[in-house]
Amino acid sequence: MASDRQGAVEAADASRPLPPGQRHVHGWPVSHYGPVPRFRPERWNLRVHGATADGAERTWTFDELAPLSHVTVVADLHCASGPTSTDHEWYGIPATAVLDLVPPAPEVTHVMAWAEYGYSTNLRLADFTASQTLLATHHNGEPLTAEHGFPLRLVVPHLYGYKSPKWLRAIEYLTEDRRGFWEERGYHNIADPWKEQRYSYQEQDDDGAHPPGR
Ligand SMILES: Nc1nc2c(c(=O)[nH]1)N[C@H]1C(S)=C(S)[C@@H](COP(=O)(O)O)O[C@H]1N2
Ligand SMILES: [Mo]
Repeated sequence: MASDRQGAVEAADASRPLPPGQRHVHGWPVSHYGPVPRFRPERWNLRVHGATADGAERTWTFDELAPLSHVTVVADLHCASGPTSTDHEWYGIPATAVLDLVPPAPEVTHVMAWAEYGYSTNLRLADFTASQTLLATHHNGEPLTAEHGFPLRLVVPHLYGYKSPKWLRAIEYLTEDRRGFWEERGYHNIADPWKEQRYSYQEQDDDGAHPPGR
């Protein structure tokens, strides 16, 4: 079993190149700001709010998410500080399902993903609706562990890790871009690892939502 997994990781290393400036790390390090929240099912919900088509917000308890459609996505996870952990098999609700269930107003251009303790990250609508973006409940066939985001984590595999918030609690529809937690603290607004968009000083005029003073 362990050797099978090892073989799978090596195959993935060989077939998927790393983005520029990234280094492969073995295993799956834990990296985030602040404490790991405890899951209290009776107090937990997922909320979609902001500029919805009908102006109403919608919430689900954790159990209410189970009947929604699910997908599996295999991808690497690229931290903007350099390490890439490879071959994660995520399972969860495709982000497009959220858009189908709660249609956004026509003016919506971005979303803010909100996590426990006020962590947030902003995404262009096209990055949120990308086919590989999902609200993950499971990793490699097991429920997420607490330190990797249990019970629910947004995973946006084609962007740096700070765009994949653990302990997801809400999606806010935005009619104009607004910077999230790391985006306000010097990290790139778009975060495409293949373009090495790590820091806000690298932003071009069309990357939007400029930090204060620019
Ligand atoms: N809620 C929350 N989610 C977060 C973070 C955080 O600080 N808080 N850090 C992000 C960053 S910078 C990275 S690289 C990944 C790391 O995920 P991992 O610990 O599962 O490897 O989580 C992301 N999601
Ligand atoms: Mo990161």
